[in-house]
Amino acid sequence: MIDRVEIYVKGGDGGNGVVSFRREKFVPYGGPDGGNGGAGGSVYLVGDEGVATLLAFRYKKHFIAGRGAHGKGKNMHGRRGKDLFIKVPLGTQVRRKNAEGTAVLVADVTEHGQQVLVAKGGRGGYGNAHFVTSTNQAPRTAEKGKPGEEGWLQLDLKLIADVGIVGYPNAGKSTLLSKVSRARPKIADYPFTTTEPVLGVVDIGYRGFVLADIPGIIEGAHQGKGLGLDFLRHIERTKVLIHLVNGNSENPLLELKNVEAELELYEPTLKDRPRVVAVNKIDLPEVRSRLPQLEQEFKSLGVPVYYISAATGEGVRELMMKALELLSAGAEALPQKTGEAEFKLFRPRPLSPSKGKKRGGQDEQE
Ligand SMILES: Nc1nc2c(ncn2[C@@H]2O[C@H](COP(=O)(O)OP(=O)(O)OP(=O)(O)O)[C@@H](O)[C@H]2O)c(=O)[nH]1
Ligand SMILES: [Mg+2]
Repeated sequence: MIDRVEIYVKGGDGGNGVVSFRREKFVPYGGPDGGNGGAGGSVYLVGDEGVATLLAFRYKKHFIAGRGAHGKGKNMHGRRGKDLFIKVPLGTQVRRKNAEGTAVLVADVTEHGQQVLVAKGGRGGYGNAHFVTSTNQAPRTAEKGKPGEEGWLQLDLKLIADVGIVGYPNAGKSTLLSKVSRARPKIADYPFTTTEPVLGVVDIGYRGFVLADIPGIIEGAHQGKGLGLDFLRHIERTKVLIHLVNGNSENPLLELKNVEAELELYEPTLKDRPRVVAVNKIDLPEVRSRLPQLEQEFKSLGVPVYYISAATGEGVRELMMKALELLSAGAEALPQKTGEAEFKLFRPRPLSPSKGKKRGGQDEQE
């Protein structure tokens, strides 16, 4: 599954050079002193392990670096425009759209801190001081700044699921995924509607995560019954599980235990995977009326239990917040284990690209 966005990037225009002559009391023919324009800032993509999805680009698509300032008299050169650094998740493939509209691969962002120049700022124009020669001591020409590079990029990210929805066939897994993401898995009231995992990006405000709808699991799944083992492999890679239960089935708690047993038989370590249980279909009157009984039964599980309706959305946001919380807790646990002194992980200070001496300390995404 691939998530794809298109963004527009533009390097800043270079500032204009200026025509100017020195004017001083008692110096009759002051020489030319028009400064150069500053170069426009460039746009870079920067790999950042703290960014999980391309979600941010659904809201902001235009990225324009700062323009260079114009030159001034007294040989004053214009300031460089600010570079722009755009954080992208590791695994992002960058393609540039050419004149025919085809997308050509320009880079694979795979490492934290990796920078890819995607739109170079325009060069500043020379001021007239630059054009002095032995035969022309007082040039009256200055150059305009050059425009920055611009164009459309296509960013592709291969999705890897952070959170997996597991459960019996018909529990409402696909309905839940379609409620919280743009994914449109097939939904129907017969078992095994979903035959391969479907991924979607969940957006709950400040941080997104990738949610996988995993095909229904029945007794014997670990031996290949039902849809076989292929999709169980996808569960292995997820960091958090949402165990979805059909509140309208004959014995929801038994179904839950069966699925849990299958997961454990398939891979014993899955038992320790952080998880949350969600009892679905509480919009149905027959489920609502048995809620007190269900709550009583599920209390003993020792994991958080949510009562939701994937169809109407009731309780769904709270469930997603919980999944994100578990996910974030797991992510924090990793670097802490190394016991290393704290260092800035998410806001590296990128070095300016050209001419080493100039420090491009800007670090901005907005
Ligand atoms: N009333 C009600 N019906 C629901 C709810 N969620 C799902 N359903 C219905 O339950 C049936 C199964 O839903 P799916 O989302 O396809 O279930 P699934 O878990 O993906 O099923 P498989 O892919 O076959 O494993 C469909 O008819 C849905 O419309 C809910 O919250 N309330
Ligand atoms: Mg399904």
